[in-house]
This record gives sequence, C-alpha cells and structure tokens, in this order.
Amino acid sequence: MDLNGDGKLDALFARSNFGQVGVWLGSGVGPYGAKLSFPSAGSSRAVVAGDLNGDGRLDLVVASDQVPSAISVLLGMPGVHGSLAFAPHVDTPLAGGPADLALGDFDNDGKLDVVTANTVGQSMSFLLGNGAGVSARLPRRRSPTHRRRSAWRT
Ligand SMILES: [Ca+2]
Ligand SMILES: [Ca+2]
Repeated sequence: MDLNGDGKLDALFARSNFGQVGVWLGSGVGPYGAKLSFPSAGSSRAVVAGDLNGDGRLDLVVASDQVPSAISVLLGMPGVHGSLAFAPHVDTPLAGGPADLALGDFDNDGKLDVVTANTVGQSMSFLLGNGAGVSARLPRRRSPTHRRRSAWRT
C-alpha cells in the first residue's frame, strides 16, 4: 500500500521486540528506500493501515499482545517531502492478547472499526471506530470452533 501518497508501494511491518511499527518506503524501482520506525504500545504483533478519521491520510492500528495488551492507534499527520509522520500512539486496553487484527465497518456507520483475533480463549474482540480512533467495545465473541464444541456438549 502507498502510505505517503507518492504513488509507490510501501511495506508495513510490526517490530514486536521493539514495541514499534516499521515502514519501508518504496522507491518505485529496485530496492526499498528509507526505513522508518514509529513507537507503539508494548509488543507490536500486527499492524494494519486505514483512514480512521476520514482526513484522507492513512492511520495505523497496532495489536500488542503482551500484558497489558492493547490496541494502539497512530493517526497520520502531514509528512515532509513525501515522508511519513504519525501522531503519538493512543492506546485502548484490550485483554485477551490481540495477536492479529483487521479493519472494516462492522456496524455500518461509515467509520472504520477494528476486529482482533486474541490468543486467550480463542476469542475475537470488536472495537468501534468513533471517527477519531477506536473507543467503545462490543462484547467478545467466541470463535466458531468454540461454538461447535459447545453445541456437541448440549
Ligand atoms: Ca487519517
Ligand atoms: Ca463503524
């Protein structure tokens, strides 16, 4: 995906040992260009990009699974000369050890929401977008595997 809007694809990755998000800016030809790092909460296990606040700039959402686990939002800021800038991470505590995540508008209100896959209890969590980040949380839902097991017991 093109994070800085220069028409060249960039690479986005979680640096779990450093509590950081890494971005490798695409050069358009040959090897990637500058490598950038942005602080996140705890241990970053997964990162996705989307425009949470609708300002046309991509924002980052990071899952950190080490206690206290959390979802971090880094809002995109105006970059200088095709570079990237993000506001300091804002963390929403989320128990369960989120290890992966995806964005989508799950309640159809036009704002991006977050769904996480958690390491504890085979669970998923939903965090609703509020147009500036994420806030309210829907009840945790059991995975289909767990529901199937429950059905066999009854
Ligand atoms: Ca944005
Ligand atoms: Ca939504």
